[in-house]
Parts: sequence; C-alpha cells; structure tokens
Amino acid sequence: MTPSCPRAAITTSAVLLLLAALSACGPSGTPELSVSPAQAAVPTSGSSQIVVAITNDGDGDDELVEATTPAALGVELHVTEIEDDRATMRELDTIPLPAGETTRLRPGGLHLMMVVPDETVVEGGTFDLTLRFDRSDDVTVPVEVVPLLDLAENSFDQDSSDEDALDED
Ligand SMILES: [Cu+2]
Repeated sequence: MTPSCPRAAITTSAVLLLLAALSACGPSGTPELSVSPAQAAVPTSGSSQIVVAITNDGDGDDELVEATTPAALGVELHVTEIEDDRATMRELDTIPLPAGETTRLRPGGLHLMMVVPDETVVEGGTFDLTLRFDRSDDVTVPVEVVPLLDLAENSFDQDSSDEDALDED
C-alpha cells in the first residue's frame, strides 16, 4: 500500500466509476424463457422446418444464438422475406427474444431449418433440439415429426392474425 500517494487513490476510484457507468450500458433486466413443445415437418429435399415458440416472461431481452440436434447435420436460423412478390430466405446470426414477448419460429417468418436430417426424422419419430441463448441457460426440448401440412396448420392455429405466406421449402 502507498497511503502517501493520494493521486493513485483518485485514479482508482475514477476507474471504478467508469466501470460502473459502462456496466449500466450493458443488458438490463433478466430474461425468463420458456420453450413450447416443438414439431418438425417430414423432410423434403434434404431439409425440414421446426416449429417452436419461445416466450420471454422476464424484464430483460435475450437472443437465440444457436440451435443444434444430433438428428441433422445442422440447424440454421432463417427469416423468410417477401421481395418482388417472391419469398426468399436469409440466414441470421441470432434471433432476438424481446422481454415480454413470445417469438414464434414457423414457416413464413423467423424459422429454424434443419439441414440434412438423418433417418430418425420420419413421421411419428422424435428427436432432441437444443437451443442456446446469449444470456439464458441452454434448453433442450423433444421435437415430434409430423406431416408438413399438420406442421403448417399447428403453427398458424396459435395466432390467426398472422397472414404470412407459407414458406415453400
Ligand atoms: Cu429456411
């Protein structure tokens, strides 16, 4: 210790004040996520969409940063956009999960796309899906494999106000 050096003490407290100010600019509140039961479509042409809803009941935002499953080569985060009357898909790095909102991943909007599903992804089968978040702990949910038409119906039953076009994958 060097008590004879008041300048060092001032500098230290200035740094602490600065750190406190910086951390106040970081994420505030605490996300509180719950994940609905999930369904996937029987694969067509080497891919399959997964329908799941993620509800954030907390007072802090979160983000979905990765989805993985042992049942496929990979799971991509996608959004469908309409451009010149044509639906195109874009891959996203993350999907925002704002506080107080339910984010539905389903055909036509934000969605999860399983690439190269394996032989366990057949009608009536189930597999595990693990979701990784920026702030919350990982969540693993079982995914039930259903015919594509059932998947589309189930995903839109929950919110009839959504009139997005079906994704044509
Ligand atoms: Cu897609």
